Amino acid sequence: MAIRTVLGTCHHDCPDTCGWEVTVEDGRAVRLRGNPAHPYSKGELCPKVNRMLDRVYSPDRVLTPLIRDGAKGDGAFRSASWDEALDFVAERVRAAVAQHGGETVLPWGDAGTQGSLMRSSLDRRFFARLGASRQVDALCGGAARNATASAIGSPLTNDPLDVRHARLVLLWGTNTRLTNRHLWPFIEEARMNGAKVVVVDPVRTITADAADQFIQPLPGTDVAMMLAMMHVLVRDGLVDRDYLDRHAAGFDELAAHVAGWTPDRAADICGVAADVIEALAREYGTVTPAFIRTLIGAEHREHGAQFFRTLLCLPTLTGAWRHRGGGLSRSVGSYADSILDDSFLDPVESGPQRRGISMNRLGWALTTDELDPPVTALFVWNGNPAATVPEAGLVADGLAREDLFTVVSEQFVTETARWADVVFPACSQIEQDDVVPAWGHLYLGYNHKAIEPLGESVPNTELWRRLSRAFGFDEPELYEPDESILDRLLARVDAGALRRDGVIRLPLPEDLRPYAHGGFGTPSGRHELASHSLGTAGHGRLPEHREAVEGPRGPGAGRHPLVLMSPKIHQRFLNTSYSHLDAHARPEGGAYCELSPADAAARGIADGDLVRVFNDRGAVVVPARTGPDVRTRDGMVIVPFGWSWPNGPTVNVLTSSTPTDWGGGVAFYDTLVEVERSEDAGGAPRN
Ligand SMILES: Nc1nc2c(c(=O)[nH]1)N[C@H]1C(S)=C(S)[C@@H](COP(=O)(O)OP(=O)(O)OC[C@H]3O[C@@H](n4cnc5c(=O)[nH]c(N)nc54)[C@H](O)[C@@H]3O)O[C@H]1N2
Ligand SMILES: Nc1nc2c(c(=O)[nH]1)N[C@H]1C(S)=C(S)[C@@H](COP(=O)(O)OP(=O)(O)OC[C@H]3O[C@@H](n4cnc5c(=O)[nH]c(N)nc54)[C@H](O)[C@@H]3O)O[C@H]1N2
Ligand code: SF4
Ligand SMILES: [Mo]
Repeated sequence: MAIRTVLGTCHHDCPDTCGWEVTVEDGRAVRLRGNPAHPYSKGELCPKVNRMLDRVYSPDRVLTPLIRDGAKGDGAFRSASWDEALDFVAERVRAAVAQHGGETVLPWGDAGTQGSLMRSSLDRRFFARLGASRQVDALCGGAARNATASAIGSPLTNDPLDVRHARLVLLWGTNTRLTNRHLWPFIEEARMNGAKVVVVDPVRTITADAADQFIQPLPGTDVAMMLAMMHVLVRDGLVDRDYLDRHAAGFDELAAHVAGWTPDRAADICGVAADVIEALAREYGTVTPAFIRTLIGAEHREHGAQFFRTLLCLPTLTGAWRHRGGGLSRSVGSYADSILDDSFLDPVESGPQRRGISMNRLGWALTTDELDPPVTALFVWNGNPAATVPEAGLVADGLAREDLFTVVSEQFVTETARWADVVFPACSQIEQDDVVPAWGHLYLGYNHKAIEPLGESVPNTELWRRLSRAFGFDEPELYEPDESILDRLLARVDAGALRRDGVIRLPLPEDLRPYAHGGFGTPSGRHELASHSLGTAGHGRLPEHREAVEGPRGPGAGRHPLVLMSPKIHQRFLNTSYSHLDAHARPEGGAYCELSPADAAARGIADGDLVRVFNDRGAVVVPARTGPDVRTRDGMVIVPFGWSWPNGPTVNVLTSSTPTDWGGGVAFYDTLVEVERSEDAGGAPRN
C-alpha cells in the first residue's frame, strides 16, 4: 500500500489560513489533520475542516458538467461531457454578446477559495477578452480596508499575534473565538501575563462569554462611544502629546470636537452607562500596552467605514502604536498583497473602461431596467450569492429570468447552482496546487495537491483555459500554466522553503510596528485626525456619529421596529459552506430567530414558537428562541447567517443592500424587521 503525507493549507475565507497535512493511501485521502509545525495554527483545525474529507468525498459532489434539465431553479440537471457543456456555453454567451455587446456578461466571483491561483487569476484576462462588465465592491473587507487607507494613508495595521504582549485587549466588533479561533491562544497568553480582555459587541457572543468585561452597545452606535472615550482622554490629559506633536495633525480640532461628546451624551445613544464608557476610556488611556483588535463585522453597516476611521484615532491619541502589544490590528492581508504582486494578471486594456457592477447589488443588477445593456449572461464561481448577497429575494427573481443564461462553477449544487443553466465541476483544495496568503496572520501557506481531481472536476484556472479555447480565443496569456503564474507570484519569497515546509513567514520584520515612529501613509506622513479629503468627500472632516436609515433611531425605524443582526454564529459553517451537508449541519439545529424576553412577550411569542420575521423585502419562518440567556438585547433580534437551502432559509432575503458610507461594502446588519407568531407551520419558505 502506498502511503504519503502531503502538506496543504486551508483555502476557506477565514482569517486563520491553517496548515494541514493529508494522509493519502493508494490515491485516496484518508486523513486530514492540522500540521503541528505550523507556527500559527499549531496542529489544530476547526469543527468545520475537521470534517473536510466528508465534504471532499460527499456523494453530493458535482463531478461532471451539468446541463439544466427542467425548469429554472428546480435543480434538475443531466450530466454532460465537458465538450458539450463548453460548446453550449460558448454558443449561448456568443449569441448574448452579439446581441447586446460584451458588457451583457457579468462575472461574480468571491473568496470561496483564498488561494491566489483559484481565487482570481486567469478569470481577469478571460473576462477582459470577452469585454464583460467588471465586478466591483466587496461583500467582505472592502469598507474596512478603504476606510483605513483613507484615514491613515495605508491599509496596514499591526501584527495580530502581537496581542500576546498586551496588558489590555479590546476585541471590538469581532467574535474571535468563533471566527478567528486560532488567535484566541495568543490572547490567553496575554491574559496569563495579567492582561484584561474587553469585548464590545451588540451581540453577546461566545467571545463575550469568555471576556473579563463585556460591553453591549446598541448596534451601529460605536462611533458615539469612541468620541466619548476621546473626550475623557483629552479631558483627563491621557493623550500622548509627544506622539501627537510628531506624528499627527489636527489634534486641536479633534479635541475641540470631542469636548461636546460627554459620556452622558454617548450613553444615551449607545445604551451603555456613562460610567462604563468613562472607565473604559481611563483604562485605555492608562494601561500600556493597549491592543485593539477588530475584523470585519462592524463594517457591515451604513456607517461601517466611519467606525474604522474613528477607531483608528484611539491609538494615535494615546500613542499606543509605539508599543509592542499596542496599537490596532485588523485584517493584515495587505502585507501579503504587497509581497505577492499579482498585477501581472491584470489584462492590458486599450478600449474604454468596461462598466463596473457592484457584486453586493446582484439582485438589483439582474432585475433592473436601468442597465443598458441588461445582464443576460452570468458567471458565478467561489461563491453562493443566492444565499450570501443582501436582498436575496431579488437575486432569486433575477436568477429565475428565462432570458438570463447562468453558468456556475461549484463543488455542490448550492442555492445558486440550483438556478444555473450549466454547472461546471470544481476541484476541492486537496485536488489542486495553490499558494494561500492569510489575512489573520503574517504566514504564507502552500497547498500541495494531495489527490487527483475527483470525477471530471477541474481547478478554476483550468476552467478559464477551457472556456477560452471554447470561445476560440488565441491570446497566449489566456493559457498561462499554473506553474508559471505561481513562479511569478512567488518571486519575492523563498519559494523553495515554502514548498518544502508548507508555510513561511512573510519577509517582514519580526517586530512589526508600522506606526511606532509615525510614518503614516498620508502625504504628510502624519495621521490626519481632521481630514480635508474625507471632509470634502462628505464623510466629515472629523469623525461623526451618524444614524443609519435602518438603525434603531434612523428615519426608517417607524415602519419595522426591530434591528436584525445576522452574524456568523455557527461553529460548523463557513459562510454557507457545509450548511447543506445534512449530517454535518444537523448538530447546529437549524436557523432560528432569537429575541429578548420583553420583545417576545410584547408579541405573544414563546420559546419554540414558529415565527415570521419580515420586512418589505421578504420573510423567513423559523422557530423563536427566547429566555433569560438570549444573546441579544431589547429592540434587536438575531437570525444567524449561514443556513442555505435545503436546510434553512437564508436570512439575506431580509437584509439591506444599502452601500456602506464609503469603501464599497454593504450594510447587512442595518436591517429593520418585525416578528410575529406564524400559523404557517407546514409550508417551507420559498427561499
Ligand atoms: N465559524 C465561522 N468562522 C468564520 C466565518 C463563518 O462563517 N463561520 N466566516 C469568516 C468570514 S468570511 C469573515 S469576514 C470573518 C468575520 O469575522 P468577524 O468580523 O470576527 O465576525 P462577524 O461575525 O462578521 O462580526 C463580528 C462581530 O461584529 C459584531 N458587530 C456587528 N455590528 C457591530 C457594531 O455596530 N458594533 C460592534 N461593536 N460590533 C458589531 C457582530 O455582532 C459580531 O459578533 O469570519 C470568518 N470566520
Ligand atoms: N446576512 C449576512 N450576510 C453575509 C454575511 C453576514 O455576516 N451576514 N457575511 C458576508 C461575508 S463577510 C462574506 S465573506 C460573504 C461570503 O459569501 P460567499 O463567498 O458567497 O460564501 P460561501 O457560501 O462560503 O460560498 C463559497 C462557495 O465557493 C465554493 N468553492 C470553494 N472552493 C472553490 C473552488 O476552488 N472553486 C470553485 N469554483 N468554487 C469553490 C464553495 O463550494 C462555496 O459554495 O457572505 C456575506 N454575507
Ligand atoms: S476554516 Fe479557518 S479555522 Fe478552520 S481550518 Fe480553515 S483556516 Fe483554520
Ligand atoms: Mo467575510
